[in-house]
Amino acid sequence: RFATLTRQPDDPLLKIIGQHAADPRPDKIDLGVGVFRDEEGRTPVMTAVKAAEARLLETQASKSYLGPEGDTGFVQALGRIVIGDAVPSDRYVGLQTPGGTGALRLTAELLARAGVARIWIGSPSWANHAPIYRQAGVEPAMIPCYDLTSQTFDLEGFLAGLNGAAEGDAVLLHGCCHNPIGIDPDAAGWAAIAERVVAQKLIPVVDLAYQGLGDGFDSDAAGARAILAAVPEALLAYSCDKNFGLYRERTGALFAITPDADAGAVVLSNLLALARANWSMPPDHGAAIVRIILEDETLTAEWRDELETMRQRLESLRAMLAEGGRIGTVDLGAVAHGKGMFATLPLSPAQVEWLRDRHAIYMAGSGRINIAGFNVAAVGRFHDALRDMAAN
Ligand code: PLP
Ligand code: TYF
Repeated sequence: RFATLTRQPDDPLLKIIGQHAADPRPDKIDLGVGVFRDEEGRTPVMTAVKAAEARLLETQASKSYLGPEGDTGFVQALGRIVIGDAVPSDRYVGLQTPGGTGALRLTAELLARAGVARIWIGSPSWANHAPIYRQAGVEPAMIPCYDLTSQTFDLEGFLAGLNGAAEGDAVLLHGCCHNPIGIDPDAAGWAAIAERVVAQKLIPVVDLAYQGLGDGFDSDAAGARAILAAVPEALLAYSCDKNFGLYRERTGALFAITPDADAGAVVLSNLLALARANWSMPPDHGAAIVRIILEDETLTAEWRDELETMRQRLESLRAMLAEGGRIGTVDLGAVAHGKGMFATLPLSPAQVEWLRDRHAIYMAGSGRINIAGFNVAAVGRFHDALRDMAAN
């Protein structure tokens, strides 16, 4: 039977990791996969995470099973800081998931089970979004709404695209630090989207994977909170993998907003059934670390400080990149308006390849760059490489 299968393409982003590693040029620059890096190019374990791990090692008395809901202390503590008082606690339920990806997968399966046929997604989006929904039987409907040359989000275009949506369709929204563009709606934009979602009775699915890396921890949740507060039903897929630096520990959660507690209990029972049939129970380590941090004021403050330092590094790198101004077809000045880890530059695949071959600069074929892949020297090299390309 396996002979009936056809070869599938590798993940182009993960492939860049290998290509970059094999390049012997000492001043090579890796702007590929979206992980935070410090000025030395390292992705360190956060100090609050190290401290929480030490405490976990000391105090953990058992590794016996927890259950498909995972660590409920983690889910509650996370719900408090992410959802805040946007929705009363009896109007939402949550469970731990293997990363934000696991949470997204459950949103797709829950929507399919509830008879939702379509999810509207602003395009371009994270490369995994459309396949996750398609594989679960929810058809992704893409709405082109980003302009790469001006680095802007076209709110009118997005709302016009939603005109095609039917009552009960879902709509996917990046909570902050849009991947791959880095441009989010402003407060008025979020209000307009919330109004539209209510008017058309759509189900919002908010993907929040970079809280704290944009404008600040609470401001980064403002859009998500405005949406959740406006509707009777919504889903929030959350990742702790970037803002706690936990990546391979696969730490995330899914929250469902429901009209009341009775509806919440039914939704949670469905999510738990879906989780059991997918992974039975989520991996524990990352969630236990986050719980220990969030239940301890000192560790929370230490984590928030370090996250803020990471956020400021991204902001200052954006400002440095923007100083390059317009080079050829690329207006780097616009990169300063973006948030978080990513920007997508208007570069053709051939130009991306040229930058790699000629200047050892590695980025996604789409022209997406990971801002955290730069340091002061690399920004200068990048400006020079773009000038070289414009001159050739
Ligand atoms: N959503 C977006 C927009 C992402 O960029 C990522 C990146 O990994 C995820 C979700 C998934 O997060 P996780 O690594 O926790 O599965
Ligand atoms: O977009 C990124 O770079 C991150 C990390 O299959 C990532 O979201 C990349 C590829 C992938 C899973 C995660």
